[in-house]
Amino acid sequence: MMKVFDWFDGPYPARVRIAIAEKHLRSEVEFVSVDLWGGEHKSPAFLAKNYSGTLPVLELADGTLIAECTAITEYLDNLDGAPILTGTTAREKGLIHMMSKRAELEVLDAISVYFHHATAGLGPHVELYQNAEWGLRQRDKALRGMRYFDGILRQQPFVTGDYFSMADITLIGGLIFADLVKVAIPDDCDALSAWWVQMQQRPSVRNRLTMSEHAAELA
Ligand code: GTS
Repeated sequence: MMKVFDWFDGPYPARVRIAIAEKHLRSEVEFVSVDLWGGEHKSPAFLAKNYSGTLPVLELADGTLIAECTAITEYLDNLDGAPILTGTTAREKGLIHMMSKRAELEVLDAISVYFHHATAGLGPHVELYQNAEWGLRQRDKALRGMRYFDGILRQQPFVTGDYFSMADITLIGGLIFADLVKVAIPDDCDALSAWWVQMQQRPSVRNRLTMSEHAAELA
């Protein structure tokens, strides 16, 4: 059994939950809840699992620890030797890696910085340094990033072409985070908005919150 250390409604954790669902791996994974709002991800015990102090982390049966959503997704996607999310040809792998990184840099990570710096974030016990101006600049960067992806999605159905991939999952993570912190997709981004409506209908995206028992406990 693999373990996923995460927080049930976190946007980065959502990326790995979506990958688990797309790969039909739910029965092979145990979710371990790490109290994000209580700052448990910054405790020495958790830092020993992930130096960066972030969620999610995948722990394999032999104790191997894999952090970073992209790395975890690549691992899970290749477990059965039949990748569907991270590419099969060199061209696909290159494009998916590039667009996933771009979705992180231009949207998801930027929204995350906005949350941690220009809002109360996770609270004073976790947010030890805040720089509101930096946070607001990153929100503007995320809005520019949304316009960039709108342009991409005007030309093709998915972020990397005509197939769903890890790059779509990363952008989905960005829009989940944007929703949580009430940063709206700009009105003129019709293609991005239509893609987002469609993505939210995918079972893997719809069911991400109820994958673990923790959500039921809180309900
Ligand atoms: N680059 C990392 C990855 O891709 O896994 C970023 C992970 C990340 O920032 N995770 C968030 C986190 O731990 C989880 S969530 O906000 O989406 O729920 N944030 C807590 C913090 O203090 O930065």
